[in-house]
Amino acid sequence: MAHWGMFEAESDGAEVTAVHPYPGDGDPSPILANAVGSVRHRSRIAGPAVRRGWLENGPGPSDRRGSDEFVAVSWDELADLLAGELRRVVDTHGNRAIFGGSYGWSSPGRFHHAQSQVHRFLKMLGGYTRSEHSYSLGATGVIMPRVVGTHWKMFARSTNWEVIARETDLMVCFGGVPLKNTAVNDGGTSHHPTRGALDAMRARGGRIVSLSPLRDDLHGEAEWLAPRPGTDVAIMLACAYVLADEGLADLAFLDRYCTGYEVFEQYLLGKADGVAKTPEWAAALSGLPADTIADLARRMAKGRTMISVTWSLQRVRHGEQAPWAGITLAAMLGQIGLPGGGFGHGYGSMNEPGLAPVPYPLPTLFQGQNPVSDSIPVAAISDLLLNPGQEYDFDGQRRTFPDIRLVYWAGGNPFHHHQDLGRLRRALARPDTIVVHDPYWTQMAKHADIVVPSTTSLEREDLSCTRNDPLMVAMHAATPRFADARDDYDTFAALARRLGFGERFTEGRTAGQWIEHLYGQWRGYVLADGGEAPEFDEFWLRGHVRMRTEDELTLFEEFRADPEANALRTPSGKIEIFSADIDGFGYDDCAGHPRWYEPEEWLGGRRAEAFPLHLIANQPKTRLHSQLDHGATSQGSKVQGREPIRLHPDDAAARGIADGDVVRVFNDRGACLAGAVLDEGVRERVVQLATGAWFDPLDPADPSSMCVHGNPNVLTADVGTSSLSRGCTGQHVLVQVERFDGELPPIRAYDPPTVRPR
Ligand SMILES: Nc1nc2c(c(=O)[nH]1)N[C@H]1C(S)=C(S)[C@@H](COP(=O)(O)OP(=O)(O)OC[C@H]3O[C@@H](n4cnc5c(=O)[nH]c(N)nc54)[C@H](O)[C@@H]3O)O[C@H]1N2
Ligand SMILES: Nc1nc2c(c(=O)[nH]1)N[C@H]1C(S)=C(S)[C@@H](COP(=O)(O)OP(=O)(O)OC[C@H]3O[C@@H](n4cnc5c(=O)[nH]c(N)nc54)[C@H](O)[C@@H]3O)O[C@H]1N2
Ligand SMILES: [Mo]
Repeated sequence: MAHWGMFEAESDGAEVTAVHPYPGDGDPSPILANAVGSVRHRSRIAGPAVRRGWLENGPGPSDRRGSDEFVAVSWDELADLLAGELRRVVDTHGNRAIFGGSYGWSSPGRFHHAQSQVHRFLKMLGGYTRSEHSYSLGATGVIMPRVVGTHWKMFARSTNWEVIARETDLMVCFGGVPLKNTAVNDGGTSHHPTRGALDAMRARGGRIVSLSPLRDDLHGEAEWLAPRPGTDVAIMLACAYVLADEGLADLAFLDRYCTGYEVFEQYLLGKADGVAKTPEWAAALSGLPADTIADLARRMAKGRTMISVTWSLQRVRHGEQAPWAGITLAAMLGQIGLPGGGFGHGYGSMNEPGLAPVPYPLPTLFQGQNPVSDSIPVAAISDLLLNPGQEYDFDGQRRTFPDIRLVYWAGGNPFHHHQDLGRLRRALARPDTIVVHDPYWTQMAKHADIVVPSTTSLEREDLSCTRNDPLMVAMHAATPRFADARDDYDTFAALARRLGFGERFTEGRTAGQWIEHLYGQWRGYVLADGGEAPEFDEFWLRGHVRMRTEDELTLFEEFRADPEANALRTPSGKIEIFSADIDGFGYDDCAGHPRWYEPEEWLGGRRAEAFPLHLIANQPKTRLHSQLDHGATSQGSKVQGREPIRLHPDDAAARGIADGDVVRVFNDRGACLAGAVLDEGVRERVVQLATGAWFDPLDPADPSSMCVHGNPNVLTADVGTSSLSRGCTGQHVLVQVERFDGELPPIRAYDPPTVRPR
């Protein structure tokens, strides 16, 4: 199992030589092919290593991180050094001086999941400063619980695809429904039904309107509208205006199921600020004709309409507003809780939305409590390291950044996920010690002081299941362990023994015994429910077990049926179109109801005079994030070895850029090279450069160095969504692009650093 689907691997005894998708998956992902050759790739970390400067001078801040060489050490030396350093930091500075947020996707598998392992270990050590929320859903994770009492339910219990295929007349998709993203599901997936569902809906006569800067965010036949990126909220508000103005709003629904519509309406009609949010008003901001917007609103009111908002729309400044305005618009249509109508958040963002959930809890490794209460919003990592002691706003609280001495990362890659990599590199120079577990020499590993080589999921046994997939899957090892790599579990067990809690950490179990134990836990849930699940040995032999699923779900149907008995977990128990709590925080960047805020990075403002192209840094079609960027599918998309950047032919022509040229993409924060792909399916003045090309600085010693490979995070701003949620805003950034005529630097991203014997 991979995050991008279920497969069977062929191996020659040391390396994966072929992968075959699970035959039950009707639409498997091409990303699967990246696994071939990945076990023994030259970018693997072959054994434990320590940065020379750290080994020679001891712990302390260092700007040599990222350009220093490493010294190979034995596993015993590594464990002694690392256990000693953890002890020193805890004794001298306390546990809150350890940052163990360790954000990242690591690998699927319920037991060997690196995040679960590192957090369990650090909790037993006495705790650590953690991180909250995700890069995925930084704004949604804060705003949606305040508006509808939950955020995860919106995906895990979303209206199912078969219901949409059967019932929806009009699906209005802000951000499209990009099939590329449905390849992926956190923890894995055994089937990909999105393409088929949309095709079935269209075959029945349902219509799709896709609002997106990229035509291929919707496959097949759809009406494509390409507003200026970042103006969706203005369009939603104008649609709401038309509904209000033309008497099309469902006032009975708003009264019974919502609170605060009256306050919002004052703003909508311009009674609060003198600006009516008319289609003409939105046309000036978005570039869409006013008639198109008004017509769209009227069509929404005519039949069963699903308003769909992708997660990308909240990974921008003021990211709270798009899901909030989207649900408000759906509430005005009065179809929330009706089959095929209402609101969806994340169709086309991940495979899970639209899939039927399983009724049992997933087996989980017991974590225990974190004795340290400090935490940061996850995307504030550079702020945290650069500004110890500084106060900041978050979700109605005033918080203070602790003073971090040791950073512990296992299963994530900040050089993939974080914005403004130059700033991140300066931040990573601050702590005394950085520890990284990874199978590969990512830039994060190259910036570490203590490097711990992990196995990949191909080299170990595990079991996988997710909340919206019917299969519990036995993950058999495809190859033996590579070189001197170890399972993260074994590393933590060895450290725990040295630190005096070995028995508590392992509970006396080997990895194999843990897997059997977790399976038993899950089997208990199934049997109690009257279901069937074989004994472990039989399950392991069979390869998977099928579970019952809860089919035919409609989001919030129980709330619609009985809003008193099934009240939402909001202060009013209803949908909060106006939130008195948020209003009470008094933030100037997030008011008490959805509204339009002008972002910094958009084509309508001042900054676009200097940097006239809007870069969309979206999820890559050919891989998951930075994982297996060296694999065949990912490499097959590169242009002269660089990450492809798509431009409209007119924008390319104006710059003398031809298809296949290498270009330099830049702004006042940084620059990278990329390979030009001309595409009329990209809106004018928009360019698209996916995340995930391994950061490859021309001069590793210079934090502001250009990336020669095409990582967009050298360009993005390290600014939070708002004072409310402080989420990641990496999706949008203004840039300029020019042809690169210099001598082409080689790609060194996948080369290991120098590692010398002790
Ligand atoms: N500009 C911009 N930036 C973005 C986004 C965007 O839209 N625009 N999107 C953001 C989003 S939504 C996300 S979720 C993040 C993703 O960011 P990450 O989740 O940090 O990215 P990954 O590349 O998946 O990193 C996972 C790492 O875990 C390692 N790994 C795999 N298996 C194991 C294992 O068994 N043990 C250990 N120790 N390590 C393992 C992999 O080699 C890899 O280095 O990126 C964010 N960054
Ligand atoms: N293949 C693949 N799939 C993935 C991932 C991956 O790395 N690879 N990562 C997974 C993860 S961790 C996450 S969180 C999800 C993220 O899911 P999303 O955040 O939804 O994914 P993105 O591809 O970043 O964005 C979706 C589309 O939104 C459009 N868009 C961008 N800005 C705007 C805008 O202002 N207005 C409108 N209307 N549209 C806009 C872009 O054209 C883009 O293609 O994807 C998941 N799926
Ligand atoms: Mo994500």
